[in-house]
Amino acid sequence: MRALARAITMVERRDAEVRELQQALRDRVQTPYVVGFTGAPGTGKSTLVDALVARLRARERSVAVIATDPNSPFSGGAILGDRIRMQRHALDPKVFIRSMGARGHLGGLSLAAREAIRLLGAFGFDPVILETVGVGQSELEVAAVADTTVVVLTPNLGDGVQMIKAGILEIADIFVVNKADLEGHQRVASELRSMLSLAPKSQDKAWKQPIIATSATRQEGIEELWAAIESHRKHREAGGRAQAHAEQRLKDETAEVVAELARQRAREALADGGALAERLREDGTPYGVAEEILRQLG
Ligand SMILES: Nc1nc2c(ncn2[C@@H]2O[C@H](COP(=O)(O)OP(=O)(O)OP(=O)(O)O)[C@@H](O)[C@H]2O)c(=O)[nH]1
Ligand SMILES: [Mg+2]
Repeated sequence: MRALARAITMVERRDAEVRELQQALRDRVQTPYVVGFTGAPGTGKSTLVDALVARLRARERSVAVIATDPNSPFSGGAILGDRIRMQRHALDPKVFIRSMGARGHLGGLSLAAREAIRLLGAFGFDPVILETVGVGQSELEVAAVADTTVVVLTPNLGDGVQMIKAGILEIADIFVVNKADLEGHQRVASELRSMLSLAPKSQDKAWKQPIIATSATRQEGIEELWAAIESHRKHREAGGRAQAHAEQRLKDETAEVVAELARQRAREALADGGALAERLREDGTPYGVAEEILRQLG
């Protein structure tokens, strides 16, 4: 656990040794199944994940949870602790829980999360659950990393499903309407159902997004949720879809690594006192200098 925690810290710091570590672990890596949870603040994502972890542990699965907070520059666990309602698993060696801050992170959340997932796989954790608050671009980043994306909604949606943020319907593989114990639950679920039946939103045309009702605090609907996740996994694995996704993901990740390396080199090239910093001051616009940096990179 300590080695893993340290390795993930190296990933977060973009420590150059990470590359060696990843290379050394290459043969041990069993890519874990990644389930992403996203949704507005307070919809009950952490409570749901906690219930799911308990369910997986009852079946002897080793499970890791990465909770990200796109608004927080902090990471490491303690500071985000109150966002993660999973303290009861804190002493279980088969449960690894970690929070990661995303702001100010070169390459964004997804690059660090992907590397962390690979490390978790090498240490035998499967599945890995990602929890992120659906603000900004974070839910799109989670969907890019997760094999199955669960979007969590609640009855207190104001004007009903009209309030659902644009773009979030498309990334969902599974909808959860949590807080089924509260008033208005049926209405949100049925509005969502009719909206999806009029205009199916799934990017994968062959997959019909299920809507699962849960009450995380009462531990209700958790079995159904896991069954839906399993059935999405089987769907993806059928017909080689998972393989194609994995290849696409590696391409995306490579493009991000290129962008990040280039960004680092650009910052070095633009260091104060250098010729390019001087020219940039004269130009007053970025393009000429940017092209010069790309030429030097080439
Ligand atoms: N009534 C009811 N309350 C719930 C349910 N699930 C979660 N809550 C409550 O909703 C509040 C927020 O729960 P969290 O699990 O922290 O929600 P979250 O989505 O992880 O919140 P952020 O990480 O801050 O975005 C807590 O007070 C929970 O006890 C539920 O099924 N029913
Ligand atoms: Mg939470």
